[in-house]
Amino acid sequence: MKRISLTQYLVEQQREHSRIPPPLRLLIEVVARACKHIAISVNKGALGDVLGSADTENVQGEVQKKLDVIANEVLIEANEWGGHLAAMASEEMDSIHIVPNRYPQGEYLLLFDPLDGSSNIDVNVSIGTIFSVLRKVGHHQGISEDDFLQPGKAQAAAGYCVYGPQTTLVLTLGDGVHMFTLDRETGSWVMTANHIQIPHDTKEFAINMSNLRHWARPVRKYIDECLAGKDGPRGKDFNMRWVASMVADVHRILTRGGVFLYPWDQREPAKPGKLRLMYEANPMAFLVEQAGGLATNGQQRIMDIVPTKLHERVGVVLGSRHEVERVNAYHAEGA
Ligand code: AHM
Ligand code: MG
Repeated sequence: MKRISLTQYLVEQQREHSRIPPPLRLLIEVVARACKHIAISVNKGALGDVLGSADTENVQGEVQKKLDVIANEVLIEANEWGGHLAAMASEEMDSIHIVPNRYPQGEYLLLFDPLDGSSNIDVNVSIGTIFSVLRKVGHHQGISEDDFLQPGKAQAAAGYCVYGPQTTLVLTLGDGVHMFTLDRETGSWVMTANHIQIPHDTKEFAINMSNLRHWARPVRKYIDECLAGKDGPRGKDFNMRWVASMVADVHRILTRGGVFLYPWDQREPAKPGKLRLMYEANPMAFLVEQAGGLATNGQQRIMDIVPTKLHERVGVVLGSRHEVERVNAYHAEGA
């Protein structure tokens, strides 16, 4: 594979394929630069006094870590002045952040989970940044939360950056999924995998087993069958992985296949799941579908769901196509 930089890739997409207009190219470059900045803080850890709690709560009632707050600020500061955005929304902010009047307003909307996998920050396990890009629809003046409430299939771009043994940016503009590894010596993002495809079959599943007693019947049946291994109905042994950072679990699935479930469960029946639709599930669903996999809530394609609020939650089943189809089938038959 020809080693090209993220900038070269984006320029080619803009110039040769007219796939992206210049403001979207700028947006992706700015997000990638912000991720480099976040990676530096993550790497410093205790030396940078960035570990531990910020002693504040976000809108979801979760205690924020210092790095949640730092990453959120980095993304806002990097993105608000370039003229490419109308507004931003984040897991860490109650309401949307409109680009201040002193800067030009663009037509894009950026949503992010600035630091996903917060419980792993202090224990030095992979974490990440997830982002989703929408376009403001219509020509009305002003901007409100309603402008963000578009289904995932309207995304213009999506991706994540995983801060692990390597720092890797994974991106889709709707033309496949491409990975860029940060070369720390040159400071540039270098394409290290392109047009990634998730194998349709797998022997690896990812779920938080401690929630077993809360799951719905179709999910229990699916996992029971995986656990039964060679002697069970599936006729093969399965392995299990759970990093508790969605970015790291999805990264593994994009790299070698697998299925990831954070399903609806009965702990809080009114909440459709733990993960958030607009800045966690949708961008991951876009990437997974672009890589030939599937992403549903067990019943419905995630990217078809029309959100009713910014911080809406959703059950998530994504990854290798044949496994997701099986989980969907168990839901359809009310197993
Ligand atoms: P966060 O955005 O507050 O970090 O929460 C999302 C994370 C996901 O990355 C991960 O899949 C999940 O929460 C893990 O949850 P649990 O601790 O219940 O296993
Ligand atoms: Mg998250």
